Amino acid sequence: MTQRALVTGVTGQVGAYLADFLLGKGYEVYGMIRRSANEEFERLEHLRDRIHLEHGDLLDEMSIVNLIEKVRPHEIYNLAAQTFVPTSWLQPVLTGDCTALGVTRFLEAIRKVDESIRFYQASSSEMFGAVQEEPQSETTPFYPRSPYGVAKVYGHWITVNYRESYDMFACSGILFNHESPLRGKDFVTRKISDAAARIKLGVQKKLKLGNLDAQRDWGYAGDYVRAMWLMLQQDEPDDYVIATGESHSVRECVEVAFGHVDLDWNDYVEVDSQFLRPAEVHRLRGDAGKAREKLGWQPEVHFTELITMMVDADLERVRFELESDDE
Ligand code: G4F
Repeated sequence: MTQRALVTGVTGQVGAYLADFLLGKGYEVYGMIRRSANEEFERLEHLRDRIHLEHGDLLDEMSIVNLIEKVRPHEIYNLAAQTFVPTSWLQPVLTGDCTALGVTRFLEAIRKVDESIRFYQASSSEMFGAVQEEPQSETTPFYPRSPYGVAKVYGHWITVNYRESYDMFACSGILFNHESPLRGKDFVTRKISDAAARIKLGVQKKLKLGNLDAQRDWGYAGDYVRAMWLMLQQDEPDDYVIATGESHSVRECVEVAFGHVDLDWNDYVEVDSQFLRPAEVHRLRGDAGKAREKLGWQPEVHFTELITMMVDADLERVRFELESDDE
């Protein structure tokens, strides 16, 4: 029987990789999208004729119930959220409503329609915030440092709670930062790769960043969607940290990106206080030992390869845009 998957946040970076991955596994893929005057499916262009896009909203429980009744998925991957950490200080209530309560709306809708649906919740390393131990694993206590991190802690625990309360197959993947050429340009790795390409090609002069000392455990989004799927194929639902186990600073990211195009980053990068955060997560490094052991998962792409892959993709895209402008 063909498996059906419903993916929220399908228009985002991870949604695009996951949809592609699930199609490759033979799934019928449904993506939930919000109704919007100008719908943008840039990342899904190559998949548009192979996936089904259906309207639904994390803020509207009836729309979720109706969607699940219509699609009757075997698996739901809840990737949708307000995902940009700085915005969560500007819109803390909206962030909580979709990123935290949106999870409960989904779990309630599953209970109402079909409790056998398997549910994946996109939890985040931002939950560790002011880290309580190093490296961080499934048993490390949370100490979130942003309204986004706080909302994700709620989403994580409500997933655990519904699993324990109602015996639902609900898993939480605690994913450390995951990047790719499809990453949004506000996030630091893509902001850097895009700037390195544009500066190299002479269409940008400077790159303004915030905290260069912040350290993250950056992995490749394409590797991480495989882990999500594996979680839902197990006999028992559980929570897993997904990470590379390596931590690098924003400064190292800049060095690799600019070095790859033979530029000295010191000539182009400026620190601008508008990009500093009210509270920072200084250093994250994950321990994915449980995922390695139980899911047989491990990352294939590591830091330098990831950043250079992103710079190469941006070089190609910017060159193409410049050539198109000339025509
Ligand atoms: O790229 P970032 O904005 O990612 P952040 O805040 O770690 O969160 C991302 O990863 C989480 C874990 O998977 C997700 F849950 C979340 O949704 C999101 O995808 O910032 C990374 C670091 C921060 O410490 C930030 O202060 O880079 C530092 N940084 C320095 N300059 C900057 C900048 N971040 C951004 N976005 N822009 C800058 O100019």
